[in-house]
Amino acid sequence: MKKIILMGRSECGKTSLTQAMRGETVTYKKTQYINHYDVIIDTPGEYAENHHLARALALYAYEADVVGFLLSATEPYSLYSPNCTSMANREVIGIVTQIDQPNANPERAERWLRLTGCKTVYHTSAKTGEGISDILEHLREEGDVLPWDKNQEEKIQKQQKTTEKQQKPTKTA
Ligand SMILES: Nc1nc2c(ncn2[C@@H]2O[C@H](COP(=O)(O)OP(=O)(O)OP(=O)(O)O)[C@@H](O)[C@H]2O)c(=O)[nH]1
Ligand SMILES: [Mg+2]
Repeated sequence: MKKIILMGRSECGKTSLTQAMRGETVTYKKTQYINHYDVIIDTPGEYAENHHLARALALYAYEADVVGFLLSATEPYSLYSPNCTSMANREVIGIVTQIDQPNANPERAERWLRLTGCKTVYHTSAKTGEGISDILEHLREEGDVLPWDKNQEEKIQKQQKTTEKQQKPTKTA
């Protein structure tokens, strides 16, 4: 898995997203996914709340393969400057959080994230789990097995067994 660093202002949901991403992996495929614990870097919201963001971003991005800019769907404004993704020499993806909230406006948050230069933007909810798998898929590297691969494998095996049973000629006396 590629390593991601999550950035965004306080309370936007970085820690909750981290927990949701880890929770999913732990629940479904404990042993194989222990490394997920090493692929998410959670940062304090303060980084994004002062003008040192650019420096912090540039510095901490070295620790990761992908930078995630988080923006809550409930935010009435954005702290990100236009085109600030250019400060990182890593891929930067946008993550709209808390889309389950009653006052959420994910489209507006996405527009702000696109203004920063994010080419890819995911809509997520740490509460319902929506969009979490999309981020994990984004971080997938060759050879990585994700929980739904196993489910898919089991489904295909079941289907094959059913088809085999149906195709077997029934014995006549
Ligand atoms: N309904 C809902 N609430 C969320 C979601 N994500 C986070 N929250 C809530 O928002 C609040 C802040 O979430 P955190 O994950 O602690 O935010 P953070 O970005 O880590 O904040 P700092 O550590 O202060 O920078 C908490 O009360 C969470 O329960 C979400 O997807 N849905
Ligand atoms: Mg936090």
